[in-house]
Amino acid sequence: MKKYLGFLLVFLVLMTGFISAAGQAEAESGSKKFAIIFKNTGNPYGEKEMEGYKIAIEEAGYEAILKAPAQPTVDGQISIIEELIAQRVDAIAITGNDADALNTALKRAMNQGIKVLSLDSAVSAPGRMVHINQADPERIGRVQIQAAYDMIGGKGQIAVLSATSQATNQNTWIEWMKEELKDSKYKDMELVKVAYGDDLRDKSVSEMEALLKNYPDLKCVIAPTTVGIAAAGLVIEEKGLKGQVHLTGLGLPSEMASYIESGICEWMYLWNPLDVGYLSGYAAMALVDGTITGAVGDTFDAGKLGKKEVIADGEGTQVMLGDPFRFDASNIAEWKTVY
Ligand code: RAM
Repeated sequence: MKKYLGFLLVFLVLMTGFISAAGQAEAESGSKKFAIIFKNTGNPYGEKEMEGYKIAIEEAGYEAILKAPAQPTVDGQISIIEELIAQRVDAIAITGNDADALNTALKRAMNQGIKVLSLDSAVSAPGRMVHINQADPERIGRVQIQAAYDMIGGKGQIAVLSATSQATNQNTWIEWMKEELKDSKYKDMELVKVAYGDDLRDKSVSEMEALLKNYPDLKCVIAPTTVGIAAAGLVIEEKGLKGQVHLTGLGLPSEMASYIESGICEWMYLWNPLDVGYLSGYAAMALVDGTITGAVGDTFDAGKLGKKEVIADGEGTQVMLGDPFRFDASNIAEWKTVY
């Protein structure tokens, strides 16, 4: 009996050592958790953005958690924020489905010590520590009106096919489009409608069909969303309206290559969504390790993107990725396999 008790004792001592070693290993590798929440699932642009974030986080040896609600709603994103708070993640990067409605949940996260940033579609300043902006919103807005002007010779009806009516990024760009239209150069161009396809393919297709039906003289559609522009291209192709209804906006080269090659969309703009996510990953890590607090003038190392600086953005602060890039027949082939 004594012998058995001895074995038992040795066994217990060994087990205790094993368990605490395992615990220590977990604490060491252990890994900080960086979450990202996109607007909704099923959007290839969002998948690229989340992939870029994951690359940055894993490059540093941490864990990335990629989330998105099935529909582009505030409620869906709030449930995910609550889950992530319960999971005690270190940071949450969010592409907001609304400017203000997420802030109560995001403030709750910040009060628990979680670092919060927005990317792509900003939440308002109280709900975040910093925003990661793909490009200057004024340039993004103005350049799309200028493209429509060139495509239709400065004359005729135009419409916008957007994402959701609450999407902060699209709404800001549309405001800048309206500003650009105030220039007397556009006196013969009329913005007849802003339609919302909610970044859902089928809804975007039916909204595009409704635009064509309700405005038979429409000369150009501007879709400042990758989902909307691809849906619009499909409808123009199916209805044989190439050359009659022009198309521009913000598109993924991989989804738009055939429409650019066929001339349905002569040119469009975007930035690299992988890089938007990647930069956000580095900003999140800089917030967590205390290199930055999100204040103007803070700088951090963003991996392959080099050194980045936090600058002012109205009431809040932001980090800017770069300039919108023009895609046309001359360069689409080299980009369509990248994103
Ligand atoms: C859609 C989304 C995203 C936006 C791009 C241009 O994929 O609305 O937020 O940045 O379009």
